[in-house]
Amino acid sequence: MTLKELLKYNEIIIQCHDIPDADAIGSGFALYSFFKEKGKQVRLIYSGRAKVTKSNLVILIKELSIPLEYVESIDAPELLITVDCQYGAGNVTKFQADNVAIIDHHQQEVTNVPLNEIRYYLGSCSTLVWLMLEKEGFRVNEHPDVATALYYGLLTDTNSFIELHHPSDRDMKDMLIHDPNLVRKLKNSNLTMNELEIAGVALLRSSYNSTYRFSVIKTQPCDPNILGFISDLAIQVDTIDVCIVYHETQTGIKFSVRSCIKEIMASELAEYVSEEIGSGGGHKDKGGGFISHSEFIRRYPAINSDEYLLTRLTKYYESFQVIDCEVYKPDLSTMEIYKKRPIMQGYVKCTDVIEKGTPIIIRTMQCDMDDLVSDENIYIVIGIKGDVHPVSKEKFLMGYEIIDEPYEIETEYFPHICDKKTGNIVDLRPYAKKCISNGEVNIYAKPLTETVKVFTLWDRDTYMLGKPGDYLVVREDDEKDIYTVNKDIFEIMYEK
Ligand SMILES: [Mn+2]
Repeated sequence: MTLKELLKYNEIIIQCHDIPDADAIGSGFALYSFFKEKGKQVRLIYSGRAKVTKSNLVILIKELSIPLEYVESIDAPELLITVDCQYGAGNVTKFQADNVAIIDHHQQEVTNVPLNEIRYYLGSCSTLVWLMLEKEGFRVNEHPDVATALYYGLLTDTNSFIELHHPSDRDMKDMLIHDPNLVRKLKNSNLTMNELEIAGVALLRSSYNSTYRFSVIKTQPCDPNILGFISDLAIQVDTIDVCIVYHETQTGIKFSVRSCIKEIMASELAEYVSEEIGSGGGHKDKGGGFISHSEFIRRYPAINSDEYLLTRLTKYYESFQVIDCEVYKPDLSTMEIYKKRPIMQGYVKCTDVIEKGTPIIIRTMQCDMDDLVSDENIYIVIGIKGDVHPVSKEKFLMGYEIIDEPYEIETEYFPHICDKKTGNIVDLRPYAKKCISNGEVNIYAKPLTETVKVFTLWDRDTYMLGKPGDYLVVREDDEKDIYTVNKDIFEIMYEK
């Protein structure tokens, strides 16, 4: 659904979920501003048992003059849009309307509303609204209050940007010109005395697994930031290597993950915990996510959230093997020899996109590659899934044949380059040209039967994850050069 499709309605009410948070208010306000500019008759409302009292939200509404109204009833409007929630779900009061639309970033639980835009993989509803507005040519940065509200919505929904799930979340964070003074003020009015007490009570009742040195802590429903606050504290305990702090609401389980050992990345554990029932992500040390209540009940009808997390964590520890290239001796007799097929890939010469000497981030669906500086010696090879490998000019010219045609692939997110100095973000799509690997190098490979974490020669701190079905690969000319290749990519790229 696009916002343009909604412009045929004139009388529009935008509704946040009950007990609205900054994300619901921010994304609602942005939509309000858009429809107002289009000359619509528009209101921004919420309902439910309680009015907004949290001080950061009260300040947000006042400072940005957000016209949010508390209502107990409304006259059925021509169009009702629920933001950061789904019409008919348990966390939003149901009002009658001639037409209904949903804009949300939670797992889909309502299926009878055809006008909907639900992208569960985004870290905030603010990100979704930002993408939709930019698509309509509404330049958010020309509306400073809207930019600040969206920025703060993403900030609070992702634990101060720690639990960013998706490259579009990162794009929005980098692009929005927000008011830093207001954001600082809001950050420091974030907790109530009651929430401080919730944190204290939660810490008294933690579960601890001494075999695997992890801890699981449940809190009362509270602001998601409390979860980050508690887990940051718990991970400092000498006997805790990994911790999960969570709470349960009507819509699901919100959780934070922390890890202080290199064998477990918090982001990967967050994905594992929410696999098929929600979404999760983050960074090496800190991550988090959300599990949908309805998906959880459907898949795990017989257990409660605490049992689920404890058994899921134990299962996680038992599920993987660590391979350190420095010491691992691959059993080549169990592997077969493959060679690379001449497959079409894409490439971009770094300095064609961004001036030499600029510090950059390469952003892909999989990760942000930091610590790079634009240089004419860097070629960015773009794989068939939008994955990226920076290589030196010398290696590139040796291993690939160049074809002077645009490189186009179907992918949810085409790689971008971010200029770290200006915050500018450049889509690589218009720059990408075709190239074909000549495939001179042979490898040994075998499909994995269990999850492995490989510490490769070129990265001693961050592991490469290989899942059952993926391939473990050893270069024929260097037995220490071990890595994993995703199943789908392997089958396309290699042949016996
Ligand atoms: Mn949200």
